[in-house]
Amino acid sequence: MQDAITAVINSSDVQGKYLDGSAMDKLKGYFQTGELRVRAAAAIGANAATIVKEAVAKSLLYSDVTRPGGNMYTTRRYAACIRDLDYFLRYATYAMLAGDPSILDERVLNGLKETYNSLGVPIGSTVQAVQAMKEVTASLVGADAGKEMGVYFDYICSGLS
Ligand SMILES: CCC1=C(C)/C(=C/C2=NC(=C\c3[nH]c(/C=C4\NC(=O)[C@H](C)[C@H]4CC)c(C)c3CCC(=O)O)/C(CCC(=O)O)=C2C)NC1=O
Repeated sequence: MQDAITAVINSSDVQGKYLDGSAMDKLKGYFQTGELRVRAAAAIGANAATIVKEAVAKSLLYSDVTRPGGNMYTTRRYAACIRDLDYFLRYATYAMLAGDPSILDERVLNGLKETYNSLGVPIGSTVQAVQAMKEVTASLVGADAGKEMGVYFDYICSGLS
């Protein structure tokens, strides 16, 4: 796993250089938003179940996926879907704290698309649910932190598509 600091240091190190102006700017941006990130992570952690529930209500409930024959139909599969959304939310929050998406590649997206395809989990509906979490989260944490979380929700969606 990488974070904003190791990413900047690694790219300077491969060039054998001290941090240049643009590397410094990246670090400054990261440190300046530190408090924002920590506050947002606390709010998301305290409201995770509500975020997932509202996102499901906005995107999946009463759609084809929850009807007989849909991939979320039966309580076992419904619960698996809710659990997956909670994974996405938790790992997006870690990535937002780190300021780097690599944890999503390593622990969430690696092999996920193939797993979903083999189980018939619909990617389109999953992306809709993640986008709904993005909206619900932004309304909880405010525009600035919401935009930062949005980067990682979008990263999950493009990793699945
Ligand atoms: C921490 C990283 C991690 C992730 C991301 C993860 C995902 C994950 N989701 C799975 C299943 C599943 N995922 C879903 C999800 C959905 N179905 C829908 O229609 C909705 C659109 C969607 C929710 C948004 C469902 C229903 C299953 C069960 C499918 C089945 O067994 O038939 C499975 C197969 C094994 C299992 O059922 O547990 C994995 C590995 N597991 C992990 O360890």
